[in-house]
Amino acid sequence: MDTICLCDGYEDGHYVLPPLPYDFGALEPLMDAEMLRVHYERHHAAYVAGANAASEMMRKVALGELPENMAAIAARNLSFNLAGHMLHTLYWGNISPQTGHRPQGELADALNTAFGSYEGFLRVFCNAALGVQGSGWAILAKDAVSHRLVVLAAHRHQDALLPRMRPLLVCDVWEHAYYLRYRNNRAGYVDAFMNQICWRTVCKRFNCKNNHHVCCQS
Ligand code: MN3
Repeated sequence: MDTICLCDGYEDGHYVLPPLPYDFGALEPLMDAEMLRVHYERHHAAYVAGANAASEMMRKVALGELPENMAAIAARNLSFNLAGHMLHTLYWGNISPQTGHRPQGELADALNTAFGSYEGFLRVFCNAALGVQGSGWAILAKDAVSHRLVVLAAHRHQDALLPRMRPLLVCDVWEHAYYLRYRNNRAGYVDAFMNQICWRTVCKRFNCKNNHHVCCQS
């Protein structure tokens, strides 16, 4: 396995932490082993547990085993935790142990069409990431209606669930994603992130022709 698909986050009726396609120490200089471990084993794992707990709560409300006023809590918790789980699964898949890759082929052409150049894309994406107020994500997505590439900024996790948008590249700008090394220097983290993108995975998501809304396997 050399990348992660969203499908890896679900197994035997439960959401699961998908295996990482690299070692904990493999993502230098973007992050060290401790940063990756805390982010993956604590934060991401908490979203997985939260999604399973919310699913179970929803099932019990439906069966009459929990009061109906718990439904709103279950739906709210599932939205937050499941979106967090999916976004982190995409995030690990679009980071590479190698630095300095650039998009190629059809994806590079699509970036040029949408943003004029790779540099134009960087200018938009990085500034969108820096502009997220509080916790959230910068997302390069394919608009399934226009087939154009767009950059979106999402607060929290669940605000990223936009109809008809296929996320290709996601950058976590919650403080937990960078504070251990970069402190309040989000710009330093975003610069390091942009230099360590797995464009091959982003390209697979771009070219995916199957019926999954988002999948890195074509
Ligand atoms: Mn995170």
